Amino acid sequence: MNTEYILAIIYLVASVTFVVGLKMLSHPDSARKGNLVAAFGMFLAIAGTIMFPRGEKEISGLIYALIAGSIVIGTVVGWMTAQKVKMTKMPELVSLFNGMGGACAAAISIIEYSHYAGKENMELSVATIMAGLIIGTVSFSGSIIAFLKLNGTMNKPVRLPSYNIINTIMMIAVFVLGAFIALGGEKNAFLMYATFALALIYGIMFVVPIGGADMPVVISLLNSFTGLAAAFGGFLYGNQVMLTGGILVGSAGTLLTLVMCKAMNRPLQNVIFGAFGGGSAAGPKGDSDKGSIKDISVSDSAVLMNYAKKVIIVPGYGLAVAQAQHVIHELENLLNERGVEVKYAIHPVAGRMPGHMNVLLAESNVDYSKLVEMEEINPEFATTDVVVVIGANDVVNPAAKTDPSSPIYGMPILDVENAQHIIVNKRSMNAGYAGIDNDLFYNTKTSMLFGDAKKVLTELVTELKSMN
Ligand code: TAP
Repeated sequence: MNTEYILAIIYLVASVTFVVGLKMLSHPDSARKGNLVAAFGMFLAIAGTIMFPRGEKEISGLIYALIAGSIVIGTVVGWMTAQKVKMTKMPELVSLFNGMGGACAAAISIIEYSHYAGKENMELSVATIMAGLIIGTVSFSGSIIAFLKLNGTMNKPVRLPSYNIINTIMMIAVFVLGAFIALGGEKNAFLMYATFALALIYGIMFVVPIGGADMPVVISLLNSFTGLAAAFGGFLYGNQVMLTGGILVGSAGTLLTLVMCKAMNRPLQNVIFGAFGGGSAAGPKGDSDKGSIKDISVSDSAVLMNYAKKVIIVPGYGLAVAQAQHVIHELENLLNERGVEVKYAIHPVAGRMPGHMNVLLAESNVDYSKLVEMEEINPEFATTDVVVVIGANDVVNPAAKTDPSSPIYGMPILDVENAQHIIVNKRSMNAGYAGIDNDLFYNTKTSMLFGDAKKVLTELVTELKSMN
């Protein structure tokens, strides 16, 4: 059989595995297998591309050695990093990997520009190259800034005066330059590199002002950029699997961006044009007019829960850090045995990545039917005896509803204050991700149960076991 056909079949199979894998990723039950299915598809696509190269040119032994070397280095580094990374550090890793994808797309464009530019009837190809260059580069530099922000190296949003206008002008300038190069027909490496440099700077300027709770939206947006840039590469090469993969990443990233925008109540145009809130966060301490906080002991908490009819658990980032997912499940089982109805309230941006709480609780075999999404659970708080907030902060902050000056104002939150009793477990009065104070802690219905989530929950389980 003609090798073109064999390659087409391989690409078709690989594309199908991407679609199936993505579908499987949408449920925690099948996500792990879905990842493997898509990874197998990617392996097929790479192997097929190497074994059945298109075009007339011979591929030298040196090129094969370089490809093999890159694959080995990439696999070892990727494998080791993924093995070592903590679940709570996943968004950092995602932004770094995403940045590498953007860099690859940009590198392809830089190389291919020299092959296509200045030749007759190549305007469409050069336009594709410039689109891949700009979008890939913005994704690369933006992702690196996102990585530095997430790992705490750049922990303050920096804002130039009128950064909104500057950013918009830069974005327009970079695309106008790209269009000029594509339509101009002349080969002009200087202008191409100038576009590359401008896109690099724009990517940095785009992410630098963003602070606090808006970060996840940006990461997912950058992810969709990388997908789009890869799709342009696929279009340029007529490579179906690269095109399919790029489109899938691009559209999945866009959908996730929209879902998160909705969860955080930020219109997408605000994200794209840089009109971000956040950053002007007030410190968590020093608000003496808020009233006082009330402590509660482990045994009093156990009594409250033991005699409740209905308990809602609100898991947050602190639960993940403390790795308390197994012991919370044990607590849930104990309460169930005593006839207490227990549910988990899942906020769409609880934790540090989309679906973080679902993945975490799935790890300890919590029944999925008990994980209730925010819109569905919010009306239930009014009929709940005890809400137990474990290591969550921003997602239960009433300032989102009441304080227009708050960086999280407008973000839908869990209406925990409607319950009869609220127990909040955290280690101190320190702020959460958005860096802001939380009036919930001063609510007369709230009791603070201080301590590490795993330790406190383990003590609660022991206490409950000792009660009749
Ligand atoms: P946060 O607002 O970050 O609050 C977590 C709280 O957990 C902190 O206040 C901390 O207080 C406490 N904590 C930390 N370690 C703990 C431990 N070992 N035991 C007990 N408590 C511990 O978390 P959240 O409510 O889940 O909100 C998520 C935030 O992250 C939102 O602002 C969201 O926008 C942002 N974000 C989300 C994502 C996605 S997509 N999910 C991605 C990036 C950012 P102490 O220090 O006093 O213990």
